[in-house]
Amino acid sequence: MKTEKILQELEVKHPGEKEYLQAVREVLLSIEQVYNEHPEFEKAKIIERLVEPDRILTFRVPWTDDQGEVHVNLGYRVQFNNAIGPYKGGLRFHPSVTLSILKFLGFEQTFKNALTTLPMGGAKGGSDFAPRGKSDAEIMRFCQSFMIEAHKVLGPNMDVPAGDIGVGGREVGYLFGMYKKLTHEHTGTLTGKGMEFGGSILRPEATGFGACYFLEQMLADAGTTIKGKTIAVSGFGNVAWGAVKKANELGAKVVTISGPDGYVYDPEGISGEKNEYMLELRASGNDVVAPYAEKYPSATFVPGRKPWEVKVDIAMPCATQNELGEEDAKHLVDNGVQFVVEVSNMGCTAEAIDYFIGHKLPFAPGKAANSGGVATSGLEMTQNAMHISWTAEEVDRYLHQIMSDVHAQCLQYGKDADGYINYVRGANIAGFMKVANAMLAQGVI
Ligand code: 2IT
Repeated sequence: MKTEKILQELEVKHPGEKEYLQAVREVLLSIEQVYNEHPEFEKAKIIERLVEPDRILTFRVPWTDDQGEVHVNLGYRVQFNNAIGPYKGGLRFHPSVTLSILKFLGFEQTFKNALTTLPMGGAKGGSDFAPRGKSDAEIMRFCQSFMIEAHKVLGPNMDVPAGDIGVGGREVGYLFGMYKKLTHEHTGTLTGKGMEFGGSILRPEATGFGACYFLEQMLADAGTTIKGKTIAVSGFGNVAWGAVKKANELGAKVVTISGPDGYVYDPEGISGEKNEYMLELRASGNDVVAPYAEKYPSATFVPGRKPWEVKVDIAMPCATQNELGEEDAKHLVDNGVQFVVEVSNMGCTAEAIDYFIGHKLPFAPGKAANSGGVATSGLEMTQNAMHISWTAEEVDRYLHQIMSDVHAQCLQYGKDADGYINYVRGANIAGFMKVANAMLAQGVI
């Protein structure tokens, strides 16, 4: 494979799409060697076909605010690849959303979904809509307007969206309501639904829980356990909440969370009621964590900074892409961090990842560590298709099994001669091989 040539051509075709090009570069560098061992991939131009989404729907999302003023946002659905199953992936509502970001997310989703062992293709969508400070009625009107366009390309066997940043249970409910009205059907076309109308138990917790189960496997492989370890978490959304909850249950101590305004350091540990307060902070719609330190005197708020300067055993970025850079990686390593679990999608920059791997630190990439979220969406699809609901124990058992399978796949392709596990290479190759073989079997389409 001529990786640099392919990347250069992509840059010419898609100038300025830096997150997308970053995600593609990471995968291509990881798979180069196995790709070259399979001339049939090259012959079928698997890479050239895989890096371009199957199709992209872009649309205008007009909506009216509570004062009667009209606003226009951009809406997207990027259907990346359906070689192994219907398109599947979340919707992100955030002012930073661009086509480049949704393409990177859809590309990553394709490999992540392959790792889950479930039959799901990759997609992503969303809008540059800013939920911050919006009323419930405004959110509802926005979601309805979004779905009036998006529903045309969705369906239980076609494309099944879910939440991501800015899209939680409330938004999925409004989106589902409009989908149902427009299509006259009640099917599992969105996941992350409320429990009363087809949602899966544990879906809200699943991304964070799955990341902790993956971490447990990494620790076991390194001959240690999570008990008594200190953890720095970033973010304070649904994913951070689930990770903090499970980390506590398993006997670790989480000492930080963060928001766009800075981070909170709580040396006594963030657990129980304090973790639930995180959800209240999120629901307030203000996107700040500072009030945590006003409410809990054991905590300090550090404005304008990231939690990676705190001395901990484990770092778990749970906020957003490129939230942990090379300087942060150096801080963490200097302070003796032992494991890094990227829970956000592409949470670490390429330089930060190189630094961790260069220092032989076990580093789990997002597409492996956070795959429990979409995997549980897959379990929601299964329950919907069977018209049944499983218990929390059943879903948790599947989630455990899936995270352990994802870990095993990373080991299969990521173990170096000296025993170091390169989880990035392992996850990328395992995900790629499955999608590439499916594409090969299906011919040039
Ligand atoms: O990044 C992700 O895997 C998600 N936002 C969840 C996607 C899903 O379909 O549950």
